[in-house]
Amino acid sequence: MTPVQLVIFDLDGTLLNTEQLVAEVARSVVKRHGKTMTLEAIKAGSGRKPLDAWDKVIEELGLEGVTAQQLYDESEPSLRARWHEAQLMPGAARLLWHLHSHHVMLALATSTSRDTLHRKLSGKDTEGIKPLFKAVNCGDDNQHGKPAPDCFKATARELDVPPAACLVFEDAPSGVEAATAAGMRVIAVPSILDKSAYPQPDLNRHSGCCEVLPSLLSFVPERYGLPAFTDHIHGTVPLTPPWRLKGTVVKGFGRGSKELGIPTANLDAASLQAALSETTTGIYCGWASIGASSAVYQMAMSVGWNPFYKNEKKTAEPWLLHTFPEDFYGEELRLMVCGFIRPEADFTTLDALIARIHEDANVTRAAMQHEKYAVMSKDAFLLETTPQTAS
Ligand code: ADP
Ligand code: RBF
Ligand code: MG
Repeated sequence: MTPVQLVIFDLDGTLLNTEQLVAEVARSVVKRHGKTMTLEAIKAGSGRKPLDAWDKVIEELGLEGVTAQQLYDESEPSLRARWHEAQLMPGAARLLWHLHSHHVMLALATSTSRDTLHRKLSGKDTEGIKPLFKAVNCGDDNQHGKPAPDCFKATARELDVPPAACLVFEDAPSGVEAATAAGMRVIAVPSILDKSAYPQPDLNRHSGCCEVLPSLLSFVPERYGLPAFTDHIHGTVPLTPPWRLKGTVVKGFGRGSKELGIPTANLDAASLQAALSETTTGIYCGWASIGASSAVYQMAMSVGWNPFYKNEKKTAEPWLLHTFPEDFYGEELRLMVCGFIRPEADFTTLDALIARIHEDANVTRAAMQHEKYAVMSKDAFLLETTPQTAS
């Protein structure tokens, strides 16, 4: 296999989480037309081109007397004004800085126009990654967009690297197709939950899809002859910054305690939607506090679709590693998510799932003692109860 000399990144959905911002703007546009955005409508539109997405939203919400083009035109100014708010995807900064510090060449190949790109990379956290790219290829640089290979080919040519020595990160099926057509190896980090939209991965390929990863946090550079990460804490990947999540404890599927002997406190859907992107799934460790109490507990949390149960709804459910005298439904739950343990997995037996969750708890107990995680238990976020407002 040719050693990797250049790593090329797609932007939206791969390095940058623009999805939440788009959903927020869409929500306010829909509201002006007298409708309330639903999770179903957001889902129906996600991963599509803007006009197609608006068509789906119109259909899903039964919006009348307005076209997709009109809604798009209404959303455009707000998006322009807010692109700088877009956050980096989980593990993006870590990966970029790691490769950069080991002198691996980095480039960006995005369908976004140069003007919009600068807006998207002008945020507090995103500005810093700009100088890391030796080449930046934008939508307006090529005649044919993805799935045509033009943007990837041009980037490799500009930096004088043969396609076989390039590794591409892409979230969209059309981007995976483009990189494959350019003769490059590509890692898919899907933004579309339908796995069948991506080619069957094979690590031994000289070009095409080598892996489909749940997030950049699961990337193992050694598999491509790149330098290994050295920041693991008891096998977990520290999240920098940690995620601060807050919500109300609601009823879950009612099987945690009963079927697994492992109670998990489910967070309400609205808080989840606001805090986590569609692609943020996995098993994490961190700290938790409840209601008016300032006591802080270790927690192992599952975020995602529970492949074992094939859930229709995404959940975030922490198991607090403490025995409580009673339930705490309806209470505020504050979570400080510090480390990534592993991706969600499917299991052939219930016992295997249970054993794995207990292993996650053991990893959590060991990792949370590490100085880097221990200090986070004193974070003000965990100690401050949100004042109740009369409704
Ligand atoms: P559900 O399906 O409704 O989430 P579970 O069987 O998973 O039900 O139990 C979760 C509930 O149990 C939580 O909402 C909380 O009120 C309570 N609970 C008690 N001890 C714990 C614990 N250690 N971790 C999480 N939740 C707990
Ligand atoms: N469910 C899965 O389907 N796959 C997993 O890999 C998985 N890992 C978990 C890890 C932890 C630490 C916890 C607390 C739960 C996990 N679950 C997983 C979720 C489990 O299926 C869920 O808690 C029950 O379905 C109860 O809702
Ligand atoms: Mg539960």
